[in-house]
Amino acid sequence: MTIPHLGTPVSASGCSAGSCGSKSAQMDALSADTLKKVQDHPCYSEEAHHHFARMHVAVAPACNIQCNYCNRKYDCSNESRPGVVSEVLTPKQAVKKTLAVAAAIPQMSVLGIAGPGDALANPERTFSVFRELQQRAPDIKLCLSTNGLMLPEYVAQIAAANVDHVTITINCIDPDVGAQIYPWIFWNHRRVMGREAAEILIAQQQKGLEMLVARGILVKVNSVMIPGINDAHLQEVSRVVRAKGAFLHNVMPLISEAEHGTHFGLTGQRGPTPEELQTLQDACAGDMNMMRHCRQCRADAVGMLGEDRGADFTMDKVEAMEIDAQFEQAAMQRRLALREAINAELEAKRNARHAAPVLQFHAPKRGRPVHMAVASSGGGLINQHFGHAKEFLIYEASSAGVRFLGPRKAAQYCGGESDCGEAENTLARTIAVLADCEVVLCSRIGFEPWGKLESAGIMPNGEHAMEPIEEAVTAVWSEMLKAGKLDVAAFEDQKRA
Ligand code: CLF
Ligand code: SF4
Repeated sequence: MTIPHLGTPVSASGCSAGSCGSKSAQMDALSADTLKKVQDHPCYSEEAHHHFARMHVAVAPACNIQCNYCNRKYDCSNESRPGVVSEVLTPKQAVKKTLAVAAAIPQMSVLGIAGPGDALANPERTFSVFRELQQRAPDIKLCLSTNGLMLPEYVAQIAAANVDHVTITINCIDPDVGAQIYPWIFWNHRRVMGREAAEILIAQQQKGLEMLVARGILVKVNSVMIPGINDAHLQEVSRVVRAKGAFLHNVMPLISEAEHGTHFGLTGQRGPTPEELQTLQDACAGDMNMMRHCRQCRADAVGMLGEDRGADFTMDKVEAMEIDAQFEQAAMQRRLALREAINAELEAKRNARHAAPVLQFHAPKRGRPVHMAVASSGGGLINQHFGHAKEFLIYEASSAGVRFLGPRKAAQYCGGESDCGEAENTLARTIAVLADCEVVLCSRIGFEPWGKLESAGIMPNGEHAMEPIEEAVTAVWSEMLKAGKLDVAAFEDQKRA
């Protein structure tokens, strides 16, 4: 661990061990082989998610289990959010769309199959896309997400297709918990119900995990946090999957709006609050690398995490494009050149951290933690106007360092869904979403929202426009510390009270 500056928080490496996925300090600790696999995968590396894009192709309509948080009308909510139906593509269409997107967005480094049903309940369609892309765009990493029921059967095929990232949704390892989440599975040509169904599913998931790890395939485990059902159990899940070699654990909040028509939505099962989610993620982090930057994307998501460029690549637009071998080659060369440049820059930063002098290690300054919201459109920079942000990245700065807590959705204040009459309500909602933050960092902000945020106790700050996020968060925290605003004793008294 390096301490970059005198008396300031440890920047990236300040994340407590295992607290933030493959963040910089963990990137430093990875083997060369693993680093190569994750350095440009936006889900497996928090650092990469600022720089690289992924896309999903919705080629897998069928599913072989029923989850109580799923309504078949919508996408698989194991890996994507319910509420929007994806356009199901044929494998041929999916390949053409991938090549078109990867030519237009050179940051595109990963193609995932994540629904709208289960990738392995549709094996012919899934593997036919992978096979063809391996031939025509071998630089693109292949990724799949599954509920795990059929996983052991397909591990050999997954390895043969050069898929080196697999996500398994594991919500429990106890069939009594599972029976409250899965009413049935389809197994050996019959429907199996209740506890027996959960028992089979859990056994298949665990076996699949072990088989993937044995082949050196990186496994991410997704878990949906369902308060009162599996929230107290997920720490044990985290411990077990880590012991079996899973690389990353992504605990996602249950989405259960009644209008989605899911069992949980209709029976009033609530999702966790952001505080409950963070507490569980922190509790699991002692045992496991945690992913905190998941956006619960759609099964047809396109672009950087947090942005949706799907509308730019509808099938009618894609079908109209001429794509030949020369076009594919030129696009791949552009991607490779960009990837090399980004990775060289990130590596230089990692090396600079290693080389930085270790100063005042024995007497770090103490200050209470501060939550800050950041408006960023990518690149790891503070580069977005407050009014254009559809989400804010929440960071916590303290004497232990800077750590990323996760993204929070907000409605766009200017030129978005709201018209001028609605802008005030939009701003009020954003202020409520950021209630625990004391600072909002953005590239610019208007007079009106500035005043409202300040009155709500959230200080807008545009002084760090275009700076790297963690450096800016560190600088602001240090300024607050210097100004005597971060008294630890008062904070601890307040917590006790
Ligand atoms: Fe897609 Fe999933 Fe692969 Fe990523 S998404 S199949 S691992 S390429 Fe990523 Fe989206 Fe979260 Fe999934 S942010 S929902 S974790
Ligand atoms: Fe729905 Fe996905 Fe569960 Fe299948 S695995 S029931 S598609 S959430």
